[in-house]
Amino acid sequence: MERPLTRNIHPDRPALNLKEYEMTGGYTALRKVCSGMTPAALQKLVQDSNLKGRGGAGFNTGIKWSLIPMGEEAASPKYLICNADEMEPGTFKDRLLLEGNPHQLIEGMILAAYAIQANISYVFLRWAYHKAADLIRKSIQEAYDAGYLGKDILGSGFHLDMHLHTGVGRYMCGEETALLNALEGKRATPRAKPPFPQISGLFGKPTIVNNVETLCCVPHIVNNGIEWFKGLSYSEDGGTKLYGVSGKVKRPGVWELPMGVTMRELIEEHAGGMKDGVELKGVLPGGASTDFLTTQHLDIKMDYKSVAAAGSRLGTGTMIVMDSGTCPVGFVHNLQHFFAQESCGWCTPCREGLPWVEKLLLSLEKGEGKKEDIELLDMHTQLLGPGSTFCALAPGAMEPLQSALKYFRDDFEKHIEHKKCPYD
Ligand code: L3W
Repeated sequence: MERPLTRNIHPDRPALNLKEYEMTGGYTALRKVCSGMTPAALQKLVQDSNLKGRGGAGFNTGIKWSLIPMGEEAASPKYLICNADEMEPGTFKDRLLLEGNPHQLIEGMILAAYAIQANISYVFLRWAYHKAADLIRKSIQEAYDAGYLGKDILGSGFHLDMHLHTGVGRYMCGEETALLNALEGKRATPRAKPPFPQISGLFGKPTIVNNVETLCCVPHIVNNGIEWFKGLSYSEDGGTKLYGVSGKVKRPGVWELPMGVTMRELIEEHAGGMKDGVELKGVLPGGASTDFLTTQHLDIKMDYKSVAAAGSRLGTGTMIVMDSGTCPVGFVHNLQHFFAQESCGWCTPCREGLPWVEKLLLSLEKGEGKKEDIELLDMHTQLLGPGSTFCALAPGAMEPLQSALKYFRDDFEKHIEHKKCPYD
Protein backbone atom coordinates (compact mmCIF):
# COMPACT_ATOMS: atom_id res chain seq x y z
CA MET A 1 0.00 0.00 0.00
CA GLU A 2 1.49 3.35 -1.04
CA ARG A 3 1.73 6.17 1.46
CA PRO A 4 3.22 9.04 -0.54
CA LEU A 5 2.62 11.80 2.01
CA THR A 6 3.97 10.01 5.06
CA ARG A 7 6.35 7.33 3.81
CA ASN A 8 9.39 9.37 4.88
CA ILE A 9 7.91 10.47 8.19
CA HIS A 10 8.88 8.47 11.26
CA PRO A 11 7.77 9.53 14.73
CA ASP A 12 11.17 8.64 16.22
CA ARG A 13 13.18 10.55 13.59
CA PRO A 14 13.49 14.33 13.23
CA ALA A 15 11.90 16.13 10.27
CA LEU A 16 13.57 15.79 6.89
CA ASN A 17 15.92 18.65 6.11
CA LEU A 18 16.39 19.96 2.59
CA LYS A 19 19.11 17.49 1.58
CA GLU A 20 17.14 14.50 2.91
CA TYR A 21 14.00 15.70 1.17
CA GLU A 22 15.89 16.05 -2.12
CA MET A 23 17.35 12.57 -1.68
CA THR A 24 13.83 11.14 -1.43
CA GLY A 25 12.74 12.82 -4.67
CA GLY A 26 11.93 16.22 -3.23
CA TYR A 27 11.66 19.22 -5.56
CA THR A 28 11.65 17.03 -8.70
CA ALA A 29 8.02 18.04 -9.28
CA LEU A 30 9.03 21.68 -9.10
CA ARG A 31 11.87 21.06 -11.58
CA LYS A 32 9.43 19.34 -13.92
CA VAL A 33 6.94 22.21 -13.77
CA CYS A 34 9.63 24.90 -14.12
CA SER A 35 11.03 23.23 -17.21
CA GLY A 36 8.01 24.11 -19.31
CA MET A 37 4.63 23.17 -17.82
CA THR A 38 2.11 26.00 -18.14
CA PRO A 39 0.07 27.16 -15.13
CA ALA A 40 -3.10 26.14 -17.02
CA ALA A 41 -1.73 22.62 -17.57
CA LEU A 42 -0.89 22.29 -13.86
CA GLN A 43 -4.39 23.45 -12.89
CA LYS A 44 -5.91 20.93 -15.27
CA LEU A 45 -3.70 18.11 -13.98
CA VAL A 46 -4.77 18.73 -10.39
CA GLN A 47 -8.42 19.14 -11.38
CA ASP A 48 -8.43 15.84 -13.30
CA SER A 49 -6.69 14.01 -10.44
CA ASN A 50 -9.86 14.59 -8.41
CA LEU A 51 -7.96 15.95 -5.43
CA LYS A 52 -10.55 17.35 -3.03
CA GLY A 53 -9.79 19.86 -0.27
CA ARG A 54 -8.69 18.06 2.89
CA GLY A 55 -9.63 20.89 5.28
CA GLY A 56 -13.15 19.58 5.72
CA ALA A 57 -15.32 20.73 2.85
CA GLY A 58 -13.93 18.62 0.00
CA PHE A 59 -14.06 21.23 -2.78
CA ASN A 60 -12.16 20.14 -5.93
CA THR A 61 -8.74 21.80 -5.65
CA GLY A 62 -8.10 22.25 -9.38
CA ILE A 63 -11.53 23.81 -9.88
CA LYS A 64 -10.83 26.21 -7.03
CA TRP A 65 -7.55 27.24 -8.66
CA SER A 66 -9.27 27.68 -12.03
CA LEU A 67 -11.51 30.39 -10.52
CA ILE A 68 -8.49 32.70 -10.08
CA PRO A 69 -8.39 35.45 -12.71
CA MET A 70 -5.37 34.90 -14.96
CA GLY A 71 -3.67 36.98 -17.63
CA GLU A 72 -2.31 40.51 -17.93
CA GLU A 73 -5.51 42.24 -16.80
CA ALA A 74 -5.91 40.18 -13.62
CA ALA A 75 -5.59 42.08 -10.34
CA SER A 76 -2.22 41.78 -8.64
CA PRO A 77 -0.60 40.73 -6.45
CA LYS A 78 -2.20 37.32 -6.08
CA TYR A 79 -1.77 35.28 -2.90
CA LEU A 80 -1.48 31.63 -1.98
CA ILE A 81 -2.24 30.76 1.62
CA CYS A 82 -1.75 27.48 3.42
CA ASN A 83 -4.34 26.99 6.13
CA ALA A 84 -2.33 25.30 8.87
CA ASP A 85 -4.51 26.59 11.71
CA GLU A 86 -5.46 23.06 12.71
CA MET A 87 -7.87 23.63 15.61
CA GLU A 88 -10.81 21.34 14.89
CA PRO A 89 -11.27 19.22 18.04
CA GLY A 90 -9.91 15.71 17.54
CA THR A 91 -7.88 16.78 14.51
CA PHE A 92 -4.11 16.25 14.48
CA LYS A 93 -3.30 15.17 10.93
CA ASP A 94 -1.69 18.34 9.52
CA ARG A 95 0.64 18.46 12.49
CA LEU A 96 2.20 15.17 11.40
CA LEU A 97 2.95 16.60 7.94
CA LEU A 98 4.21 19.92 9.30
CA GLU A 99 6.51 18.36 11.86
CA GLY A 100 7.61 15.41 9.74
CA ASN A 101 8.32 16.79 6.27
CA PRO A 102 8.01 20.60 6.02
CA HIS A 103 9.65 20.77 2.57
CA GLN A 104 6.89 18.59 1.11
CA LEU A 105 4.43 21.32 2.09
CA ILE A 106 6.69 24.09 0.83
CA GLU A 107 7.09 22.36 -2.54
CA GLY A 108 3.31 21.89 -2.73
CA MET A 109 2.82 25.59 -1.98
CA ILE A 110 5.31 26.69 -4.66
CA LEU A 111 3.52 24.49 -7.20
CA ALA A 112 0.10 25.83 -6.18
CA ALA A 113 1.40 29.41 -6.35
CA TYR A 114 2.83 28.70 -9.81
CA ALA A 115 -0.52 27.28 -10.97
CA ILE A 116 -2.32 30.50 -10.07
CA GLN A 117 0.71 32.77 -10.68
CA ALA A 118 0.75 34.12 -7.13
CA ASN A 119 3.94 35.85 -6.06
CA ILE A 120 3.30 36.03 -2.33
CA SER A 121 2.45 33.13 -0.04
CA TYR A 122 1.78 32.61 3.65
CA VAL A 123 1.69 29.64 5.98
CA PHE A 124 -1.02 30.53 8.52
CA LEU A 125 0.01 28.29 11.41
CA ARG A 126 -1.79 27.33 14.60
CA TRP A 127 -0.23 29.27 17.47
CA ALA A 128 0.31 26.18 19.63
CA TYR A 129 2.41 24.40 16.99
CA HIS A 130 5.77 25.77 18.21
CA LYS A 131 7.84 22.89 16.85
CA ALA A 132 6.25 23.23 13.42
CA ALA A 133 6.85 27.00 13.50
CA ASP A 134 10.61 26.50 14.03
CA LEU A 135 10.77 23.87 11.30
CA ILE A 136 8.79 25.86 8.75
CA ARG A 137 10.85 29.00 9.40
CA LYS A 138 14.11 27.06 8.95
CA SER A 139 12.84 25.19 5.88
CA ILE A 140 11.63 28.37 4.16
CA GLN A 141 15.14 29.79 4.55
CA GLU A 142 16.67 26.57 3.17
CA ALA A 143 14.35 26.80 0.16
CA TYR A 144 15.39 30.43 -0.48
CA ASP A 145 19.08 29.47 -0.22
CA ALA A 146 18.59 26.64 -2.72
CA GLY A 147 16.79 28.86 -5.25
CA TYR A 148 13.38 27.21 -4.81
CA LEU A 149 11.95 30.47 -3.44
CA GLY A 150 12.68 34.07 -4.36
CA LYS A 151 13.37 35.47 -7.82
CA ASP A 152 13.45 33.45 -11.06
CA ILE A 153 12.87 30.04 -9.45
CA LEU A 154 14.97 27.40 -11.27
CA GLY A 155 15.29 29.76 -14.23
CA SER A 156 11.55 29.76 -14.90
CA GLY A 157 11.10 33.51 -14.56
CA PHE A 158 8.55 32.83 -11.80
CA HIS A 159 9.18 34.40 -8.41
CA LEU A 160 7.60 33.68 -5.08
CA ASP A 161 8.06 34.93 -1.54
CA MET A 162 6.89 32.86 1.43
CA HIS A 163 6.17 33.99 4.97
CA LEU A 164 5.21 32.22 8.17
CA HIS A 165 2.36 33.77 10.16
CA THR A 166 1.46 32.27 13.52
CA GLY A 167 -2.12 32.68 14.72
CA VAL A 168 -3.24 33.54 18.22
CA GLY A 169 -5.14 30.37 19.03
CA ARG A 170 -8.66 31.06 17.79
CA TYR A 171 -10.70 28.32 16.11
CA MET A 172 -12.40 30.99 14.02
CA CYS A 173 -9.22 31.62 12.05
CA GLY A 174 -9.62 28.22 10.37
CA GLU A 175 -12.57 29.68 8.44
CA GLU A 176 -10.88 31.03 5.34
CA THR A 177 -12.34 34.55 5.31
CA ALA A 178 -11.76 35.08 9.05
CA LEU A 179 -8.21 33.90 8.40
CA LEU A 180 -7.85 36.60 5.74
CA ASN A 181 -9.03 39.28 8.16
CA ALA A 182 -6.61 38.00 10.82
CA LEU A 183 -3.75 38.11 8.33
CA GLU A 184 -4.66 41.69 7.47
CA GLY A 185 -4.36 42.53 11.18
CA LYS A 186 -8.11 42.93 11.65
CA ARG A 187 -10.57 41.24 14.00
CA ALA A 188 -10.97 37.64 12.83
CA THR A 189 -14.62 37.70 11.80
CA PRO A 190 -15.90 35.93 8.69
CA ARG A 191 -16.71 37.82 5.50
CA ALA A 192 -19.81 37.32 3.38
CA LYS A 193 -19.29 34.93 0.44
CA PRO A 194 -19.54 35.66 -2.49
CA PRO A 195 -17.24 37.21 -3.41
CA PHE A 196 -15.08 34.14 -2.78
CA PRO A 197 -11.41 34.69 -1.92
CA GLN A 198 -10.44 33.61 -5.44
CA ILE A 199 -11.85 36.95 -6.63
CA SER A 200 -11.47 39.16 -3.56
CA GLY A 201 -9.27 37.67 -0.85
CA LEU A 202 -6.29 39.01 1.07
CA PHE A 203 -6.28 42.83 0.87
CA GLY A 204 -9.07 42.47 -1.71
CA LYS A 205 -6.84 40.60 -4.19
CA PRO A 206 -7.27 37.13 -5.76
CA THR A 207 -6.34 34.52 -3.16
CA ILE A 208 -6.34 30.76 -2.80
CA VAL A 209 -6.58 29.15 0.63
CA ASN A 210 -5.71 25.44 0.74
CA ASN A 211 -5.25 23.02 3.63
CA VAL A 212 -1.81 21.51 4.50
CA GLU A 213 -2.71 17.96 3.47
CA THR A 214 -4.20 19.18 0.17
CA LEU A 215 -1.01 21.03 -0.75
CA CYS A 216 1.20 18.09 0.25
CA CYS A 217 -0.57 15.94 -2.38
CA VAL A 218 0.40 18.25 -5.27
CA PRO A 219 4.11 17.29 -5.77
CA HIS A 220 3.10 13.61 -5.90
CA ILE A 221 0.41 14.24 -8.52
CA VAL A 222 2.94 16.12 -10.67
CA ASN A 223 5.56 13.37 -10.28
CA ASN A 224 3.29 10.37 -10.80
CA GLY A 225 0.29 11.54 -12.78
CA ILE A 226 -3.48 11.44 -12.62
CA GLU A 227 -4.09 7.72 -13.03
CA TRP A 228 -1.59 6.86 -10.30
CA PHE A 229 -3.23 9.33 -7.90
CA LYS A 230 -6.73 8.08 -8.64
CA GLY A 231 -5.51 4.51 -8.26
CA LEU A 232 -4.41 5.15 -4.67
CA SER A 233 -8.04 5.51 -3.66
CA TYR A 234 -10.85 3.01 -3.05
CA SER A 235 -13.41 5.59 -4.12
CA GLU A 236 -14.04 8.22 -6.80
CA ASP A 237 -12.14 10.86 -4.79
CA GLY A 238 -8.48 10.72 -5.69
CA GLY A 239 -5.54 9.87 -3.45
CA THR A 240 -4.84 8.72 0.06
CA LYS A 241 -6.22 10.36 3.19
CA LEU A 242 -4.75 10.97 6.59
CA TYR A 243 -7.29 9.37 8.91
CA GLY A 244 -7.22 9.64 12.67
CA VAL A 245 -8.97 7.95 15.56
CA SER A 246 -9.17 9.27 19.12
CA GLY A 247 -11.25 8.19 22.12
CA LYS A 248 -11.22 4.98 24.15
CA VAL A 249 -9.59 2.81 21.49
CA LYS A 250 -6.50 0.71 22.12
CA ARG A 251 -4.19 2.60 19.76
CA PRO A 252 -5.33 6.15 19.01
CA GLY A 253 -3.37 7.67 16.13
CA VAL A 254 -3.25 8.94 12.59
CA TRP A 255 -2.56 6.86 9.45
CA GLU A 256 -2.30 7.53 5.74
CA LEU A 257 -4.60 5.07 3.96
CA PRO A 258 -6.44 4.78 0.66
CA MET A 259 -9.32 7.27 0.49
CA GLY A 260 -12.46 5.25 1.16
CA VAL A 261 -11.34 2.68 3.76
CA THR A 262 -14.23 1.68 5.98
CA MET A 263 -14.88 3.05 9.42
CA ARG A 264 -14.66 -0.52 10.72
CA GLU A 265 -11.16 -1.02 9.33
CA LEU A 266 -10.02 2.24 10.90
CA ILE A 267 -11.39 1.49 14.34
CA GLU A 268 -10.88 -2.26 14.54
CA GLU A 269 -7.59 -2.71 12.66
CA HIS A 270 -5.61 0.50 12.79
CA ALA A 271 -6.84 1.76 16.16
CA GLY A 272 -6.82 -1.79 17.61
CA GLY A 273 -10.52 -1.82 18.56
CA MET A 274 -12.18 -0.49 21.70
CA LYS A 275 -10.41 -0.68 25.06
CA ASP A 276 -11.39 -3.64 27.22
CA GLY A 277 -14.63 -3.13 29.09
CA VAL A 278 -16.18 -0.57 26.76
CA GLU A 279 -18.13 -0.76 23.52
CA LEU A 280 -18.47 1.66 20.67
CA LYS A 281 -21.50 3.89 20.98
CA GLY A 282 -21.03 6.69 18.45
CA VAL A 283 -18.49 8.20 16.10
CA LEU A 284 -17.93 11.76 14.92
CA PRO A 285 -16.28 10.92 11.60
CA GLY A 286 -14.34 14.09 10.88
CA GLY A 287 -13.76 16.34 13.88
CA ALA A 288 -16.26 17.75 16.36
CA SER A 289 -18.37 19.63 13.83
CA THR A 290 -19.79 16.54 12.13
CA ASP A 291 -22.89 14.43 12.82
CA PHE A 292 -22.66 11.28 14.92
CA LEU A 293 -22.74 7.95 13.16
CA THR A 294 -23.25 4.71 15.07
CA THR A 295 -22.45 0.98 14.95
CA GLN A 296 -24.90 0.53 12.04
CA HIS A 297 -22.57 2.68 9.90
CA LEU A 298 -19.33 0.81 10.55
CA ASP A 299 -19.12 -0.56 7.01
CA ILE A 300 -19.47 2.74 5.19
CA LYS A 301 -16.52 4.05 3.20
CA MET A 302 -14.79 7.06 4.66
CA ASP A 303 -15.05 9.26 1.57
CA TYR A 304 -16.94 12.50 1.02
CA LYS A 305 -19.97 11.01 -0.75
CA SER A 306 -20.43 7.89 1.39
CA VAL A 307 -20.21 9.70 4.72
CA ALA A 308 -22.63 12.35 3.43
CA ALA A 309 -25.05 9.63 2.29
CA ALA A 310 -24.97 8.20 5.82
CA GLY A 311 -26.02 11.61 7.19
CA SER A 312 -22.73 13.10 8.28
CA ARG A 313 -19.58 14.60 6.72
CA LEU A 314 -16.07 13.29 6.19
CA GLY A 315 -14.79 16.63 7.53
CA THR A 316 -11.13 16.32 8.43
CA GLY A 317 -11.32 12.49 8.43
CA THR A 318 -10.10 12.37 12.02
CA MET A 319 -12.79 10.58 13.96
CA ILE A 320 -13.69 10.92 17.60
CA VAL A 321 -15.03 7.70 19.06
CA MET A 322 -17.56 7.82 21.89
CA ASP A 323 -17.73 4.69 24.05
CA SER A 324 -20.58 3.03 25.95
CA GLY A 325 -19.32 4.37 29.29
CA THR A 326 -19.44 8.01 28.25
CA CYS A 327 -22.56 10.10 28.74
CA PRO A 328 -23.62 11.60 25.38
CA VAL A 329 -25.12 14.62 27.17
CA GLY A 330 -21.83 15.38 28.91
CA PHE A 331 -19.91 14.67 25.71
CA VAL A 332 -21.99 17.09 23.66
CA HIS A 333 -21.96 19.64 26.48
CA ASN A 334 -18.16 19.58 26.40
CA LEU A 335 -18.20 20.25 22.63
CA GLN A 336 -20.75 23.07 22.94
CA HIS A 337 -18.59 24.68 25.62
CA PHE A 338 -15.75 24.76 23.08
CA PHE A 339 -17.90 26.16 20.28
CA ALA A 340 -19.52 28.79 22.53
CA GLN A 341 -16.10 29.96 23.66
CA GLU A 342 -14.77 30.07 20.12
CA SER A 343 -17.71 31.96 18.59
CA CYS A 344 -16.31 35.23 17.24
CA GLY A 345 -19.49 37.04 18.30
CA TRP A 346 -20.09 38.55 14.87
CA CYS A 347 -23.63 37.26 14.35
CA THR A 348 -26.35 37.09 16.95
CA PRO A 349 -27.59 33.47 16.60
CA CYS A 350 -24.09 32.11 17.16
CA ARG A 351 -23.03 34.58 19.87
CA GLU A 352 -26.24 34.22 21.92
CA GLY A 353 -27.42 30.76 20.86
CA LEU A 354 -24.35 28.69 21.61
CA PRO A 355 -23.97 29.77 25.28
CA TRP A 356 -27.71 29.12 25.74
CA VAL A 357 -27.36 25.60 24.29
CA GLU A 358 -24.36 25.02 26.53
CA LYS A 359 -26.38 26.16 29.58
CA LEU A 360 -29.31 23.88 28.74
CA LEU A 361 -26.99 20.90 28.36
CA LEU A 362 -25.24 21.63 31.65
CA SER A 363 -28.53 21.75 33.53
CA LEU A 364 -29.61 18.47 31.90
CA GLU A 365 -26.31 16.89 32.85
CA LYS A 366 -26.75 17.96 36.46
CA GLY A 367 -30.23 16.42 36.56
CA GLU A 368 -31.91 19.82 36.69
CA GLY A 369 -33.40 19.67 33.20
CA LYS A 370 -37.07 19.93 32.25
CA LYS A 371 -38.96 18.04 29.54
CA GLU A 372 -39.24 21.20 27.44
CA ASP A 373 -35.45 21.50 27.34
CA ILE A 374 -35.21 18.73 24.76
CA GLU A 375 -37.65 20.60 22.53
CA LEU A 376 -35.64 23.77 23.06
CA LEU A 377 -32.47 21.97 22.02
CA ASP A 378 -34.23 20.59 18.95
CA MET A 379 -35.37 24.11 18.11
CA HIS A 380 -31.84 25.49 18.44
CA THR A 381 -30.48 22.95 15.97
CA GLN A 382 -32.77 24.69 13.46
CA LEU A 383 -32.19 28.26 14.67
CA LEU A 384 -28.41 27.84 14.48
CA GLY A 385 -28.46 25.56 11.45
CA PRO A 386 -27.21 26.15 7.91
CA GLY A 387 -28.17 29.53 6.45
CA SER A 388 -28.84 31.19 9.80
CA THR A 389 -25.33 32.47 10.45
CA PHE A 390 -22.42 34.12 8.64
CA CYS A 391 -20.17 31.06 8.64
CA ALA A 392 -20.15 27.33 9.38
CA LEU A 393 -19.19 27.54 13.08
CA ALA A 394 -22.67 27.40 14.63
CA PRO A 395 -24.18 25.04 12.00
CA GLY A 396 -21.11 22.82 12.55
CA ALA A 397 -21.66 22.94 16.31
CA MET A 398 -25.28 21.81 15.81
CA GLU A 399 -24.23 18.68 13.92
CA PRO A 400 -23.12 16.59 16.94
CA LEU A 401 -26.08 17.93 18.94
CA GLN A 402 -28.81 17.17 16.39
CA SER A 403 -27.43 13.68 15.76
CA ALA A 404 -27.04 12.98 19.50
CA LEU A 405 -30.71 13.92 19.90
CA LYS A 406 -31.52 11.54 17.07
CA TYR A 407 -29.47 8.51 18.13
CA PHE A 408 -29.15 8.94 21.92
CA ARG A 409 -32.44 10.66 22.79
CA ASP A 410 -33.09 8.08 25.50
CA ASP A 411 -30.02 9.28 27.33
CA PHE A 412 -31.29 12.86 27.32
CA GLU A 413 -34.69 11.74 28.61
CA LYS A 414 -33.23 9.60 31.38
CA HIS A 415 -31.42 12.62 32.82
CA ILE A 416 -34.80 14.33 33.23
CA GLU A 417 -36.66 11.27 34.47
CA HIS A 418 -34.07 10.25 37.09
CA LYS A 419 -32.96 13.81 37.88
CA LYS A 420 -29.34 12.69 37.59
CA CYS A 421 -26.83 11.50 35.06
CA PRO A 422 -27.38 7.76 34.48
CA TYR A 423 -23.65 7.35 33.79
CA ASP A 424 -22.55 8.60 37.25
C1 L3W B 1 -15.91 29.32 -5.41
C2 L3W B 1 -18.04 28.51 -4.95
N1 L3W B 1 -15.31 28.70 -4.34
C3 L3W B 1 -17.01 26.76 -2.00
C4 L3W B 1 -14.55 27.17 -1.81
C5 L3W B 1 -14.45 28.03 -0.58
C6 L3W B 1 -13.53 27.19 0.30
C7 L3W B 1 -13.87 25.77 -0.07
C8 L3W B 1 -14.83 25.11 0.87
O1 L3W B 1 -15.33 25.10 5.81
C9 L3W B 1 -15.63 22.88 6.58
C10 L3W B 1 -16.54 23.51 7.61
C11 L3W B 1 -15.96 23.02 8.93
N2 L3W B 1 -17.20 29.23 -5.72
C12 L3W B 1 -17.50 27.86 -3.81
C13 L3W B 1 -16.12 28.02 -3.55
N3 L3W B 1 -15.87 27.31 -2.44
N4 L3W B 1 -18.03 27.08 -2.83
O2 L3W B 1 -14.43 25.82 -1.37
O3 L3W B 1 -15.84 25.98 1.16
P1 L3W B 1 -16.98 25.77 2.23
O4 L3W B 1 -17.65 27.09 2.43
O5 L3W B 1 -17.84 24.64 1.79
O6 L3W B 1 -16.28 25.30 3.55
P2 L3W B 1 -15.29 26.07 4.59
O7 L3W B 1 -15.91 27.33 5.09
O8 L3W B 1 -13.91 26.16 4.04
C14 L3W B 1 -14.73 23.85 5.90
C15 L3W B 1 -15.41 21.69 8.53
O9 L3W B 1 -14.84 21.95 7.27
N5 L3W B 1 -14.51 21.07 9.50
C16 L3W B 1 -13.44 21.68 10.10
C17 L3W B 1 -12.27 21.80 9.60
C18 L3W B 1 -11.13 22.08 10.43
C19 L3W B 1 -9.88 22.06 9.94
C20 L3W B 1 -8.68 21.99 10.74
O10 L3W B 1 -8.67 22.07 11.94
N6 L3W B 1 -7.58 21.79 10.04
O11 L3W B 1 -9.70 22.05 8.63
C21 L3W B 1 -14.79 19.83 9.92
O12 L3W B 1 -15.69 19.16 9.56
O13 L3W B 1 -16.88 22.86 9.92
O14 L3W B 1 -17.84 23.02 7.41
O15 L3W B 1 -12.21 27.45 0.01
O16 L3W B 1 -13.94 29.27 -0.88
N7 L3W B 1 -19.34 28.43 -5.26
